[in-house]
Amino acid sequence: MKAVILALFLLFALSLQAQTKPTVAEAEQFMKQAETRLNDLAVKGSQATWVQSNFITVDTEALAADAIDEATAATTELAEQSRRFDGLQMPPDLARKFKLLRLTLTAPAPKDPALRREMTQIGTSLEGDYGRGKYCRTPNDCLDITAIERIMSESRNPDELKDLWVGWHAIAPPMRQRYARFVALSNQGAREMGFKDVGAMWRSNYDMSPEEFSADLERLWQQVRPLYLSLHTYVRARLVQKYGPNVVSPDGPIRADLLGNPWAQEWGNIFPLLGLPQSNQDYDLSALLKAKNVDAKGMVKYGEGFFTSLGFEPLPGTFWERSLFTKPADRDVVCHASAWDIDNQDDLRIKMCIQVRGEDFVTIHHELGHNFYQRAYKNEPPLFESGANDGFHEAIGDAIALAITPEYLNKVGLLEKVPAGSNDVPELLKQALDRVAFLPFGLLIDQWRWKVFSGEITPANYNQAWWDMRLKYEGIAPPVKRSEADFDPAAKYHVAANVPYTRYFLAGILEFQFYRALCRESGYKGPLNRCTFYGSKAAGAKFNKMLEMGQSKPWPDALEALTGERQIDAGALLEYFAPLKQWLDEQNKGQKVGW
Ligand code: X8Z
Ligand code: ZN
Repeated sequence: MKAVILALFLLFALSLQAQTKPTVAEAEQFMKQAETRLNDLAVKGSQATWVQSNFITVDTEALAADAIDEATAATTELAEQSRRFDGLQMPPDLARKFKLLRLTLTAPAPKDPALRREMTQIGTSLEGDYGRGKYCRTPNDCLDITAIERIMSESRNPDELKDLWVGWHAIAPPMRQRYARFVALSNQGAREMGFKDVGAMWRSNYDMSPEEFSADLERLWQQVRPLYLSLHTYVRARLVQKYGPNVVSPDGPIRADLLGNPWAQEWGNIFPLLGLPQSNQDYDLSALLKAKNVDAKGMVKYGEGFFTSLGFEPLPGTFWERSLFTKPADRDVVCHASAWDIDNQDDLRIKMCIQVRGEDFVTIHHELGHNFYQRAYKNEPPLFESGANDGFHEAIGDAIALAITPEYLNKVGLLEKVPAGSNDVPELLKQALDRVAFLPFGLLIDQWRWKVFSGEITPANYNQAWWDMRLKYEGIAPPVKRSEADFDPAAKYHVAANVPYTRYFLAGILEFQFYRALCRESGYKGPLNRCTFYGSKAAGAKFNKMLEMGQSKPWPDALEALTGERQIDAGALLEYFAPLKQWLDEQNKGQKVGW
């Protein structure tokens, strides 16, 4: 009898506790512990994945999968426990942390430990496969992606280009089945966390509803689309001249292998084909770097120098000791460039297989932008140690790279003389080939992936849907017939490695907004494309105001801190390229625009 009464009493006490409303103090306590735990696991995860990406072996892959699994398990558990505080009125900062806690995982996992493990293992194996990927032209001539990128940037032989394109894309079909399984498992995780699917979860991290975000993207795309069409039309006509109408159809899409890049995502490498008269405006950054015998580390030093000229502290000694700058000869590494913040404090690094060329000079600035952002917000609490949104993170270094003007190169001793004259078209065209050509590519990857996650695109039409979208947004077509035996999306790093991509589209627009604000802050007046704010402490201080906020406030607040504007807008981009747009449209007279 006594035992029954005791049991009833316990039951009563328990139900009372479950019913008592949690307090703000409890929520604060919960969040404090959650942040500490997640931060510790994130550091372990970074260490393990750093080693995995630098030494791809079955063992490092297993160790990385373990660390990711542990962090994913903890995040899932904490996100679930946090539901206890649903409906509780909290101070805005705390409420924001609860929201962000549920959004931290890029790959949400099912609660079932066996399924979660299966998902994390597939995830690491896909990234490993991509990193190991090679195309062997003959048994003794195997090319990794760094080599393929180099040849595709220089070769003007359509047969060779086609062969390399097909060869590289052959790394992907073995990933197809695992990718489909990964999508199913991760979707299950997203649903268990209360989202419709993984894509909806990704779209929820922009301080607005997923629907509003999609609409905003469409608005931005419509703003820049006319400029893209003008560029596409001009480039296509020049390629017809170069390769003939049998290789390039004068009124159709452009073949994906002819644009100087395995994914046709940036076209700057075909600038020499575009038939601009050699002008004294012209300089070749790759040649300047080679002429000065600048090596990989030297290129990074130039990048650091730009940031310190704005008033940022130099990078710590450990950055130089621990980063990877060049491709090791004797092992597989993930060469796709990345920036790391191992301990969320000062252990900053980049990992990159640098080649001495202009393209990599720009990428170095891109990566350092990540590192300087990470350091600027290191004193924020862990859940706010992120970009205002992920597009901001990608745009910091690119905004700096826009300020690599002839005048800047001259100031740092890379260019003897600033070219005189007033014809900016060649330089603007070079920039547009990289930055405007990229925009529809930046947009479409996740347009494809969101539909994959929502089930609108199924494994049975993965590849067809991919090429439908590349045609629709970019006017690009594959050089050979494709089928569902192919899996072309996974020949792109971010698909294989499950890195969201809309961030790069946003960055492609934001970088001009940041750049214009930094130019104004430095006191510059004149055509936007000629501005460099190198050495401006005023610009640096304003930049830092935005950077140090991390993700502590909704992103419009961060944008406002630097630019005074609260909307992402392509106005600055269009202002920058206005002289080029006018010139392109004159050249394009009589041509069919579009495909
Ligand atoms: O992946 C990157 C960076 C690392 S965050 C090198 N980028 C995108 C790509 O290479 O596809 C930068 C531009 C777009
Ligand atoms: Zn990046």
